[in-house]
Amino acid sequence: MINANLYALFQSRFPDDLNKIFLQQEDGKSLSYGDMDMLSAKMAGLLKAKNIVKGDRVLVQVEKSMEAVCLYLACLRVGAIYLPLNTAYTTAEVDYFIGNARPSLMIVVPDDFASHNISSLSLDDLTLQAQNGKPHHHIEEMAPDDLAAILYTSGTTGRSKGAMLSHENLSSNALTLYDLWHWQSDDVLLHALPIFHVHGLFVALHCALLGGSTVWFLPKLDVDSLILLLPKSTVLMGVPTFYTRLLAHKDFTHALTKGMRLFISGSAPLLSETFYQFEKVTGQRILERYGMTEAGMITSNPYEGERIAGTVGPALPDVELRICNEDGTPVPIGEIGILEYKGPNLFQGYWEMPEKTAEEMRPNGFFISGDMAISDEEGRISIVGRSKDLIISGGFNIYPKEIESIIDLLPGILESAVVASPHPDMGEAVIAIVVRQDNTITETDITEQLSDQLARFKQPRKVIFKDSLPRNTMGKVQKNILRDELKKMF
Ligand code: MLC
Ligand code: AMP
Repeated sequence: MINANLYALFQSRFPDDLNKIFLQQEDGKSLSYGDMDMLSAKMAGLLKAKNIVKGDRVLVQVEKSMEAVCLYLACLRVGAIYLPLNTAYTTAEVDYFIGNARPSLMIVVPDDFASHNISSLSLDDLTLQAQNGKPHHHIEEMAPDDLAAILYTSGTTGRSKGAMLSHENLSSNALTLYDLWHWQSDDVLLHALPIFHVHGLFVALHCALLGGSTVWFLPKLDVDSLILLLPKSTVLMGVPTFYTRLLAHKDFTHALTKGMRLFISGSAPLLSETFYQFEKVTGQRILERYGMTEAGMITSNPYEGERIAGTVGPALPDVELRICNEDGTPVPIGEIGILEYKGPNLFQGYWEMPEKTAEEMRPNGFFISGDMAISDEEGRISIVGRSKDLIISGGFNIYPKEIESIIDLLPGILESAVVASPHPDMGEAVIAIVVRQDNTITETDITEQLSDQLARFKQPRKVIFKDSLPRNTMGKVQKNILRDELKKMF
């Protein structure tokens, strides 16, 4: 049997010269392929010493760093399930993930989670201990369906669900993108995305690892740094905010991008306006693709064919797509429906929530994405809306239900509705419409009470008080009316 371990695939494609740089930072610090293989082997040794075995969850909430990438790879090596969390999550939010996933080890700020009685250490301590220990070079034997990672994604109705991704889910998607985007070993990837989500962790890093290529590894988006590094890079992957911020920068010119081969955008809709402005400045068309935590990438505009504004391209070669009614019947070409798909990239279900998994799967294996889409005759997809109640701000998903349920429990509040208003930088911004019982309650009272319960990016940018919420005859809040009212206000 061939070992399906994703790390074995990466290792089989390492560059001949292991001194080739894998990750490099602006401050001059770098990690070669050989260094990365050794540090991840030493971290694997430490995981082994801590009795981490295949299938154990390792929960990780750490700042972006080269060591964090090695920790991810070490988990793959020993067959542990990597569980990365947004660094913006509050302790209260992380408590939920710990309870749900029951990790065997946590790489976090240990004092924040001492009450859980789970072995935990900081990334600095882990790195130090690993470096002083013995490397574990053996790569655990994995079957294609064995889990590599769990990424939490919120639900429209309840708490977050852990999307279980197997080694094959990740490797099949990475190999497809590598071919589709004509990845080259001498590519230099400009990486400024966070590494706790599909986009920065899997799509970006996996392509680089399959190519044995070099990555400019930035701690976060800093447009001044992008401007400096664009002439030394060939590929950039970002959410639309990356491109609007680049365009707004006074030093962003055609000359800077002459050596760039590919600009990729995804995780949120790229406005046609941004697409055309970018083409005007650089002469290059951004390649927009569409994806989800549950499946990685699903569609992509072509590398060689025409990239069209407002479309996310056809299904990836190994993905089957259809656009359906609520009941799962395909709609005629040119009509709007809900996008459904299946393929080797589709996840293994939600962690310990078979009923939630069943709700989103058709009996014939198609996954119901919750995105509204339309297809043209050539199979090119445009995402035109969402059937799920979801806000995407700067590429982060925010579920209104989660915020509403917290606001509704605050003293003196009757009810609330959370909606998006268009935002020039983040695409969408969170706005809370609140009905209060006690008229002395202010916007600050509400935002202060949310601050230790919700990550900052989920907190409403504005609270608007109303006497009541508009409801239809079924009693359902009419968020479209609220959104229209907001458009007139801002
Ligand atoms: C930061 N802030 C945000 C925010 N990011 N607010 C709303 N939405 C966001 N996305 C807030 C901070 O809390 C802070 O608030 C202030 O903005 C400045 O923080 P910052 O860290 O300096 O922000 P900045 O660096 O400007 O970050 C913006 C960003 C970043 C867009 C560059 O959020 C980002 O890198 N997003 C990418 C997300 C991503 O990787 N998504 C992929 C998901 S995978 P204050 O008020 O305290 O100052 C997926 C599948 C697929 O969707 O298809 O890819
Ligand atoms: P996540 O759950 O964080 O993986 O986010 C997945 C969601 O992001 C999808 O269901 C879409 O709603 C949205 N998304 C991703 N890429 C695009 C895109 N190119 N255009 C529009 N929406 C996108």
